[in-house]
This record gives sequence, structure tokens and C-alpha cells, in this order.
Amino acid sequence: MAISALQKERRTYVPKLPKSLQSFVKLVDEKATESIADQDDIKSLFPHTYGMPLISFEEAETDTKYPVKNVGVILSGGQAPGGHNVISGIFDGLKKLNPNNKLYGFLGGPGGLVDHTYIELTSDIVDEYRNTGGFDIIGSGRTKLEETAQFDKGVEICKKLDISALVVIGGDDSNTNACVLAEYYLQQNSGVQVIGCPKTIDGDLKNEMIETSFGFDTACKVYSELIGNIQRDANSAKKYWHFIKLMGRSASHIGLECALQTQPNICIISEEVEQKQMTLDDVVTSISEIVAKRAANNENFGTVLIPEGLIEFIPSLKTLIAELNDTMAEHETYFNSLQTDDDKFQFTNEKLNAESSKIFSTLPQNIQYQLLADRDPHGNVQVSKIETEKMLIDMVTDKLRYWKSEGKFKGTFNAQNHFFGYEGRCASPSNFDADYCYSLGNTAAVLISAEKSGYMASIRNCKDAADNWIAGGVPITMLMNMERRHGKMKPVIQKALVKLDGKPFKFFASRRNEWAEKTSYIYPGPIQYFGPSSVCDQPTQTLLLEQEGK
Ligand code: FBP
Repeated sequence: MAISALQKERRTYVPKLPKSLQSFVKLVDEKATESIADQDDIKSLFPHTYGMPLISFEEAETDTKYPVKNVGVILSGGQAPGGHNVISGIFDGLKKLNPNNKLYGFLGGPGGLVDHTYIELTSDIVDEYRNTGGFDIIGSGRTKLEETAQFDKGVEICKKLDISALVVIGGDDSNTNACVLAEYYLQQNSGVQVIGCPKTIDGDLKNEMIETSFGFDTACKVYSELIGNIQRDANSAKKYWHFIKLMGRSASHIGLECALQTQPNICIISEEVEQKQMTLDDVVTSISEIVAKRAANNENFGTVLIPEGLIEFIPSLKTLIAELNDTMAEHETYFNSLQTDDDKFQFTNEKLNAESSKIFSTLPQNIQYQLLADRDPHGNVQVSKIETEKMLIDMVTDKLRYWKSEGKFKGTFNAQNHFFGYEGRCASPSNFDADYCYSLGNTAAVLISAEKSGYMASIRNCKDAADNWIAGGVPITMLMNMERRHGKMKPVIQKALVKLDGKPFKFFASRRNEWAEKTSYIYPGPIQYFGPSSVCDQPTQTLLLEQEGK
């Protein structure tokens, strides 16, 4: 297979590990844990995996002999840079613990476990994928593991392959399912452990013990490079406003991080829009005011970063989407039998309450239809398919036209739209993600050898050099609370949204007025894989600010 010169060199990169994982490991039990909320409910739903202690790893003097273990690995959900290094980390970690250990990869996501499609991951295969982006080594998928029939099919294949542990590499929903699976297997005494790994470019799977999800670092660096390039173009030609939607289904972590890296004129933070109860018109007005202000300084150009999930955080649109979800679920068969988008619009619009119907009717037609498109397997609107950036351009154009007629706007407004998402999800992992993921994989292997189940691999103290990182395990139940999903209360890992009282947002908020009026762009350039550590190994600004002083 032909590979690029960079890929060739990058294959030889040896990811850095925390000290505790460099030789022999000792597991230290820390304090017992509780779920972040709804303790009684979570405890009764997870009697075998609730309340387990946090685990940290320390260096040990002597080696322990571990029995042979075969392990299965699953990549779940959207791609995130570094997934291949988690797998190579598990592989190397298992071989180090016992050279006879085997690693199997289930194909195409969780569905592979149920359908019994798998390959054995040998060193020849793993070596080809070290330090590369993508999930193509075994593929990924969004099948939800939630039925006991699926779990039983999983045990069947595990017995056949003599697999005694599964590693689920996924986001909040997949790790929730991993915990349900761990609980079920313990309850059934099936002899299959389950360990989770925190993956998602969205950055919304984190808490005190999980400092970041893997892939966030690389994806944000890729988007920031592109935003920087666009800003330089804007500042050179001085004639376009660029509206850039950034992936990250719900939370605005990606938008915020890219703003910290590039200093755009505007970055909308969905969580703030919701907290301030802003309407769509408020958002449009706030953008238009900045455009008008810059125009008054003869700067008819700029950049606007828009989080992918914005539409679900504008309170009135959130209500509208919830009503649409209910109507589409309640009348699923009839709704799906409707032939045209217009029929679907007419049908759902009649079922909405008066306020939602009014809002729905005023949205541009393409947005109406996009809001009626298929939901993902977790019941979420596929926000990556909703063209919020184009909608905002249309609405800002209208407002400025009106203001011009009133003499309130004297400039010109020409806009370009962009959406950055898939561009960053399979990028070659940054050194941070390459090291972090390889460490997560090694950590998962150690947790497995110590017979743990229902834990998520955790690497902390990531602001420091990798040597000082703290590896260990976090009981997944610790991250859970009860939430309404599809009309029922369910135990789920709480999504970590942008904290408006957190240091990254506060830093941004203290600078944004200056960035809006002046042109203070930063041009980060491409990810560097070779060169000074100050350039190559830096974590995200979000992580540095969050961990400041810790
Ligand atoms: P995960 O939560 O599975 O990591 O996926 C995140 C994500 O990249 C979102 O940012 C985006 O909205 C979604 O996946 C897109 O999904 P798809 O790949 O199915 O188009």
C-alpha cells in the first residue's frame, strides 16, 4: 500500500507514556465513589458496579505474572483522531502483560459484537495503523448496545473466542452502554469484563477524573489551522465575512477552543445563548451589531464561529425540536410513509403548539426540512446536517439591509459559509492525542489484567509532560445521572457542557469585545509532529486553562 512520506516517518514515532506505565504497575485503590447525582436510582440500577473506588497506577518494583487473557475491542460512534493508538496501546499493553494474550477487533462498531464479525489484530495489522488517524483498522458504527438479547449474543462470541474482556472506545452514550453491559455480565456471572475509553472530538465527555476525551485536541488544531488561514485571507482581501460552523453536536467546546486559538471577531457559545434565554433574532442582532461596528471602521470583513448545536440551545427552537421529536416518534409509521418534505412539514406543523408552529413557519424552508430529517440511533437531531451557518447569513443580510434603509448600517456585507467537521475527525493525531490514546490503551490493558469491570480508563494531569501523567480507572457509574430519553428516565453519563463560570469561557468573555472590534487574529498554522516540544506537544488552551493552578 502506498503511504505518504509523513505517514512513513510517523510510523516510527514512539508515543510517550506516564512513568507508571513505563515498567511494572501497581494498582492503588483510592476513595469509594458515588454518582454525580441521583445516587439512589443509579445504585439500585447498578448494584455490582456502583460505589467502586477510583484507581490510580503507581510504579512497582516487581513484575506480576498474569494469566492469558483474550480481549475484544470495539470502536463506537463518530471517528476521533487517536483511535488507532488506543488499539495499539491495548495490544502492546496486553502483550507486555503476557505474550500469549490475544486482541480481537469487532468490525463496524458495536454491531460487530452482536453479528459476530471480527478479526484477530496481529502485530502486522496493528503496526500499519500506529499513529494514524481514522478508525479504519476495524471500522466504527452507531449500533446501540442496550437489549439483553444483544448482550447475550456478545457473550456467545466471547465464549467462542475465549474472550474475557471487552474494551468499548466511545462517547458518553457508548460508555453508558458499556457500563450497562458490564453490570449485566457481572450479574450473569458470565466472566466478561467491560472497560470504556473516553472518545469524542466534541470534548463533552469529561469531569474531574477524565480531563478530556481523545480526538478533541487534534480536531480543534485542524479547525484552528483552517480558521487561521481563512482569517488571513479575510484580512488580505478585506471583503468577506466568513460564517464557520464547527462540529460538536451539543456542547460548544470545539467553538470555544478554536476561538481561544484564533481570536475571531465573533464566537457564539450555545450554552450562553441558552442561559441568557436568547431568541434567534437576539443572536442575529448581536452578530449584525458587530458587523455594523466594524463597517463603521471600514472593516467590512470578519469571522464568525458557530457551534453545530446552536439551534438546540435557543430556548424556543429547543421546545420546537422536542415537540417535533415527540410527534415524529408517536406517529413514526405514518410520518415515514409521507412522500414529500412539504407533506411532512404540513403534518407536523399542525400537531405543534401555537408558539412552536409560529416559529417553525418563520424558519427558512431548507431548515424546516432539515429539522424533519431522520434522527440518529440515539434519537438526536443530526445537527451536522442543519445549515445554521447559511441561515444566519440570510438573517443577518436581511437585518443589515433593513438597517441600511434606516441609515444605521453604512458598510457592505458579503458572506461566505463553511462547515468544518469531517475534515478534523480522522486527521493524523497530534503528539498529545497520539500519547494520550496510547496511554489510555495501555491503561485499559492493565485494568483488564487486574480483573476490573465497569471502569473507564483515565489519564490525568495532562497539562504536564507525559512522564507525570497519572493513569488509572474511574468507575463509569461515577459519571452518571438520570435523564429523560425517549420519554423515559434513564441512567446516562452526564454530558459536560461549556461551564460559563469556568476559566476557558471567562478568559474568552474577557477578550471577546476587543477581538470583535479590532482585528486580533492568530494564525496557528498546521499541527507539527516534529520539532520543539513547545510547538509539538502542547495540549489545548481549554485543558491548560481548566487545569491552571491544579
Ligand atoms: P461521537 O459523539 O460519536 O463522538 O460523534 C460526534 C460527532 O462527530 C458530532 O460532532 C457530529 O454531530 C456527529 O458525530 C456526526 O455524526 P455522523 O458521523 O453520523 O455524521
